[in-house]
Amino acid sequence: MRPRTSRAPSTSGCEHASHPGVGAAYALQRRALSLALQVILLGCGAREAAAQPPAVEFAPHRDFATGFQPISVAVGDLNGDGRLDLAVANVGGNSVSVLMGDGTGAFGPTTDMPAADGPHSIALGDFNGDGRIDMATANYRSGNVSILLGTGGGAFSPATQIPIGGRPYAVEVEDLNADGKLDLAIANNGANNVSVLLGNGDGTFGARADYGAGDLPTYVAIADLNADGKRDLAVVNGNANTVSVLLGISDRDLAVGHCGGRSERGRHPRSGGDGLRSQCRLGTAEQWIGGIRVPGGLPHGAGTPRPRGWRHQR
Ligand SMILES: [Ca+2]
Ligand SMILES: [Ca+2]
Ligand SMILES: [Ca+2]
Ligand SMILES: [Ca+2]
Repeated sequence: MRPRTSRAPSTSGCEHASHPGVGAAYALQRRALSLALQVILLGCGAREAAAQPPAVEFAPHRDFATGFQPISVAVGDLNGDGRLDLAVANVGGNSVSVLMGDGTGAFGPTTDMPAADGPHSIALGDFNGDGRIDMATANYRSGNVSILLGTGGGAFSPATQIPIGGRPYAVEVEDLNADGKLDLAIANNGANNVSVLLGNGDGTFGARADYGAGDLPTYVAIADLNADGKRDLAVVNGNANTVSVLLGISDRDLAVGHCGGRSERGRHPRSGGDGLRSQCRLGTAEQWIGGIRVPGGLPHGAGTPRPRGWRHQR
């Protein structure tokens, strides 16, 4: 007779523990339950962590030399080596400093180049589409904008000047009319307006268009503020405690013009901007490009023919 083995009472209350198959299944169930609980707890922890804003901390500052009285800084890869560099406008030195980055957060030495009188703001962009970063400064004492084109290796061409007037305090770069060419928006502290210069794509810019703002504009920002796909402007007015918002209203098939000595609003079936530009080239006092007014510069001509397909609107 085979001896009977005695079995101790289960302390777990499970009478299947001594059965090999049932015990394995039970162990698997417990493991699955444990894993599920861990997943739930981890999920809760992740949600709690997500609810907390991530901490941010900075190392002590390191200082790098610039020109005299730096007042504005922009960041970009100025020499095309894949490492970010710094461009600084020196309002007291009438110059721009460029400081090449080594990729570790160290910069310099500084290279200074002349801008104009009182560069108060600097912005970067590839104005001529050659893949090299170019620079623009707003010079409040000389009343102009300096353009310095990148020539490779972190070098720049001598500054060319675009007259603006009205103490330009700030310049921003963006493709305002969505033609693939970068344009300039300039806050003019002394003229209570903002100037727009459309880029020609070769490092030059078209005639200036001015739009009124508040009292003593000091800065301009560019964004699509009403999500209609058109760039808008926000200008802060230092003496009015206000910010002026100028919504972009240009459109490929809608433009507002002041051609032939009177205001006209019309729709062109193909391209309002191109149509009006063609129209104004035939001889009017003002031209509109992409819905942006470009005053002066063209001879006034009576009886200016309308572009083909032009229809007046009220
Ligand atoms: Ca670089
Ligand atoms: Ca360029
Ligand atoms: Ca443009
Ligand atoms: Ca908009």
